[in-house]
Amino acid sequence: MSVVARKPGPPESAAGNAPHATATAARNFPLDTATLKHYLRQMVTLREFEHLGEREFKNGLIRGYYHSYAGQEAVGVGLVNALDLHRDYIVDHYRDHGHVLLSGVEPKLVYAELFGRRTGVSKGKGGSMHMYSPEHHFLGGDGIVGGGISIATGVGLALKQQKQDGICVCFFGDGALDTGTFHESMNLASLWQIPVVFICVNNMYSMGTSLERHSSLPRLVDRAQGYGVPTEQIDGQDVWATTAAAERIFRQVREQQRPYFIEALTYRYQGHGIHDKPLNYRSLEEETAWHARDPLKLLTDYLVQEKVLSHKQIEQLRTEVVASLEADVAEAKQAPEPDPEELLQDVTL
Ligand SMILES: Cc1ncc(C[n+]2csc(CCOP(=O)(O)OP(=O)(O)O)c2C)c(N)n1
Ligand SMILES: [Mg+2]
Repeated sequence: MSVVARKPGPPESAAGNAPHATATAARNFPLDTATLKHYLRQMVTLREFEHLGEREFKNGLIRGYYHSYAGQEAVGVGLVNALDLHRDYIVDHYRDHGHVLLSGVEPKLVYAELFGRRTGVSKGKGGSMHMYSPEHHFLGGDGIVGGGISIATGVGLALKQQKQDGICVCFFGDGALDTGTFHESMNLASLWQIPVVFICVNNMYSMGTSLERHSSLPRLVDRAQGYGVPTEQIDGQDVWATTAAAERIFRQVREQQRPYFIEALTYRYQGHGIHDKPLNYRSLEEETAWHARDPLKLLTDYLVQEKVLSHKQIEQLRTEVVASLEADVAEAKQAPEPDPEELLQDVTL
C-alpha cells in the first residue's frame, strides 16, 4: 500500500468570515491511498445524503427542521474516524446527520428517522435533530444549543470513575460558546480532569448571525482558554489537518485523562435550515471563497493530481453512492410509521 504525504500549504484566505491563516496545517501527515479513497467515499456519501434529504424535505416527506452538514465533511471524517467507538462516545448537536452516519449507522436508518418511520435510528420519534444510537456509542443529537456539552462532560466523568479507557467527544457549533453550559462544563472538566474533547465546529454563523456579530473575540480558542484546558484551532476543510489533530489530541486525552478544546474552522454551504436564505446575511464572494476550499475538492484535486484516481473514476464513485442512497430512500419510504401505542415508549416525561 503506497503512502502519500501531502503538503497542503497555508490555507488560502476567504473573503469575510475566514480566519484561516491561523489554522494549524497538518504538514506531511501521511495517509495511505486506501484510507484516502475510503475518506472520499465517506465524504461523497455525506454530501449526497444531504442532497437527497433536502429533495425529500421539499417533497414534503420530512417535516420539522433540516440542518444540512454539507461543507463540514472533513471535520466529521477526520475526527470520527480517529475514535474507537468500541470504547469512545460521541455526543452531538442538532446538525447531526454527518456524524451519525460516520459513527456507522446505515443511511437507510437515518432516512427512516428523517421520514418519521418506526425503523428509524430513533424509532421515528427523534427526527433530524435527535439521531440516537447507543449501540454505535452515538449518544444523540440535541435541539438545545449547548445542551450536549454538559451531557458529554458527564459521560467523560463516568468513563473516568469507572476506570474505562474511553474518551467522550462533543460536537457543537460556534453559537454554543455563548451558552452558560459551555462555561460550566469547561470549568468542571478542567477541575476534575475529565477525558472529554470539546469540538467546536466553527462554521462562522449562529443561525443568521455571523461570528463577528456574536462573539466578543474572533478566535474561539481564545474564549476557551480561561479554564486551563489545552486548545487548538484546526483547518476544518482539510481532512489531513483534521485527521492529524484528532489522532494526536485523542491519544493525549486518553493518556493524560484531561480535557481538550478544538476549534475546527469550516463553513456550512446551505442556510442554517432548509428555508433559510443565506445571501440575506452573507455575500456571494464569501461563499465562493469557501467553495474554493471545499473539503471534497481539496481531496479530489489531490487524488487526481497524484494519479490515485481519475475524474472519471471519481464520477463513477459518486454515481454508485447516489444509486445506493436512492435505494435507501426508497426503502425508508416503505417503512411503517410508529404505532400510536409506541408514542410514550423510550421517552422521558
Ligand atoms: C438554548 C437555545 N437557544 C437558542 C436556540 C435557537 N437556535 C437554534 S440553532 C441556533 C444557532 C446555533 O448556531 P451554532 O451553535 O453555531 O450551530 P450551527 O447551526 O452553525 O451548526 C440557535 C440560536 C436553541 N435551539 N437553544
Ligand atoms: Mg455555527
